[in-house]
Amino acid sequence: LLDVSWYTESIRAGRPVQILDRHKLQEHQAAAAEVQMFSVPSYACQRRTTLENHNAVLTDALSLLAENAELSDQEGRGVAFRRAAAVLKALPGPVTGLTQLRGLPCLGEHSLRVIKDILENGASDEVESTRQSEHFKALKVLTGIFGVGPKTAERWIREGIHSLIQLRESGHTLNRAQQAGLLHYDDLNRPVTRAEADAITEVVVRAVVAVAPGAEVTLTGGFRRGKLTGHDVDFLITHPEEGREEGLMSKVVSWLRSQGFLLYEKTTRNSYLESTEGPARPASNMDRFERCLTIFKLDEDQRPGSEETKLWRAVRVDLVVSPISQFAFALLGWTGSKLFERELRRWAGHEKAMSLSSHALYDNNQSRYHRATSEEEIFAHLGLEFVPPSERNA
Ligand code: DCT
Ligand code: MG
Repeated sequence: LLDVSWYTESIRAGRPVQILDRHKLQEHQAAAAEVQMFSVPSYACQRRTTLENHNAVLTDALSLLAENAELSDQEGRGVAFRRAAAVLKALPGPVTGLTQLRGLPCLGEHSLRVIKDILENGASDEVESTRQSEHFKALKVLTGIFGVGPKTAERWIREGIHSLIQLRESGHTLNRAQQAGLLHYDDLNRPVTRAEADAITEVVVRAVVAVAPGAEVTLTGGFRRGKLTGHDVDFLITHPEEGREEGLMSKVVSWLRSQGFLLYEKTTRNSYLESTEGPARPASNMDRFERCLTIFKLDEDQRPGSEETKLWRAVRVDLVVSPISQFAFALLGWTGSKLFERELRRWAGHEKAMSLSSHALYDNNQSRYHRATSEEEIFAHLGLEFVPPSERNA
């Protein structure tokens, strides 16, 4: 029996109706549905992107091409694919046909071709051949080592090193970070769960309370955006009295080390000085705070039935200390997502002639800094509607 409602609706709407078989009818219904167009603003920071993604098949494919470009020193291409994926993440429903995408921003020719292939054939040859390529697989394995970036990985691949075993046998001298990365490879490539992030938060809070009562700890990164897993756990530490944050990092790290929580740590100094360095640059300023990259040793409950004897796992943890005067900028900058941050900076520069970093917001027209004590104020300075962390998952 045919569903006649579509016919009756069409007749009521005054459209000529041709009686079709079931297959043809479905085609027509799909075509009619395509007329429902989507529309989204150009910048990811103007959109609300929750974790509910109706187009995961498409965004996974575009993200893989983005990742491949980023690992191959093609940043521009990487950003283009990331922007295209982010537009699809923001759509209120699944894309069923290309015409729905007409007029959407950030969908270049290349991304549209990939989307078309997947909609029509269920897969994109380019994506699948990239996924299977020896070069991409080797880049993934080698950059999966903490402390190994794309340049180093590429150099090793040129020497014929494609696997961890080959790397171990190569006799290459690894730096301290890479040694730790190789040693804890499996743990560090296993997603960190929300429960594990909570357990680490408890430890970090204990450390901060022990060495600097009154200081404040905030969970940032993906977990602040509501993600259920992450590749690491990110924290921002500050003190409500300006200046009292100085020296805090080394005390926190010493406490953690003395209690046996650290498998690896490396602190980088805060070199940021407004007066001597001039306006905040829009480019990545991520390393200008006092920041400590660590690998935590986290006690683990033995999984029932598991034969493993190891009672702990390694987890990547990032600690950042910010003076209270910069805290709102640091919080906004460290909450992410990476694309959301990039788009905020692009919006600031291109639309408002301002430079945003995780330290400050400089107004190039007024030649002055805008102060802010909350994320809401920064969005307001930028002329943007406030987007809460759970909707920054671009
Ligand atoms: N960040 C950024 N630009 C970078 C690196 C980081 O803006 N080049 C910001 C945005 C997110 C935050 O720092 C933490 O970085 P990650 O931990 O890499 O990102 P995440 O969103 O927390 O992802 P994951 O859940 O995988 O840890
Ligand atoms: Mg993170």
